[in-house]
Amino acid sequence: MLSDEVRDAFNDGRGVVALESTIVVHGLPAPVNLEVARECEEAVRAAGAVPATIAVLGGEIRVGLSVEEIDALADPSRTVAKLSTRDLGYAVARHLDGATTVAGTIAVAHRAGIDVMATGGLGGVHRGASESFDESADLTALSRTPVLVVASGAKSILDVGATLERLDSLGIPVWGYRTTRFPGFYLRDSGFSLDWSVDSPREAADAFRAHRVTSPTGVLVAQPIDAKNELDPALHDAALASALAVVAARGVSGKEVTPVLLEEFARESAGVSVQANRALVVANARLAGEIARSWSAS
Ligand code: PSU
Ligand code: MN
Repeated sequence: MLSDEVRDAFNDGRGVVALESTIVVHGLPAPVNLEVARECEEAVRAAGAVPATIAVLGGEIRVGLSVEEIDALADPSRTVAKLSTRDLGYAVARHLDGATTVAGTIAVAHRAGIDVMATGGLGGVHRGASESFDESADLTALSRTPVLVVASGAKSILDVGATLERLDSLGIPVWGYRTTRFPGFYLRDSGFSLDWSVDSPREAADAFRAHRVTSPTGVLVAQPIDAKNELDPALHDAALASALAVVAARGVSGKEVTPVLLEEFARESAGVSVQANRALVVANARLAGEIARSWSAS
């Protein structure tokens, strides 16, 4: 299950960062998806840690992929399933290829002994969830898996207020990175505030260590997108409204909702959202690398 590089990292006591593969396969268009997968791995390395991109290949759970394997996953002509935690066993038994969501990734990472992961935006409560009950399994997975996830808040296609309430109910801490404003994914500020912040990778690692003494949950470290890459709020709101309308008109449901919303958002914003997504996930990979380094050093 572990690549040689990840096994060596464990043996040498180096920091390891889990990276998800759903964002590569279902969250970003080709060819940017492959570039982002590589840039995230490079960012983790530049921070002094080792990347472990997680996926299921031919039914084998893999922690750490080769360049060729990442290339193959990112190839849009391949059929690759979207795997949340509940899908992992079936994918293994049926020898499927699959990309793991945050939920699927932290389930695998934790069993492999990895404590830190990075993604773009956490899944959460969808708009209209009081009718549809559509709430990402990322939240329940994080409530029972002690992994620190670095993300730019929850995706702004979601009901962010409801997502924060569920994070509270589920006992999952949210620490802003150098901010007490909850990041809004493509925007720096979602409009919601946070109780707590951490100001350095060391503070994040120390707080996570202390958290694990009293709680079985993971934590969300929420880093805002940098000012240079954030979307113009007017463009954001217009693209979001159009994307939501398309999803409603097409009657999209289940695991398709998030990929279709992101794709429509990209179309409506003429690709600006893709560049923002790229910038924020690479920055999150870098910060996760710094936190993993601090985590393994102490
Ligand atoms: N962050 C991104 N883009 C993505 C995702 C996260 O910037 O595509 C993916 C992650 O894999 C996350 C998933 O777990 O979206 C959420 O999907 P759902 O809402 O179906 O749980
Ligand atoms: Mn869903």
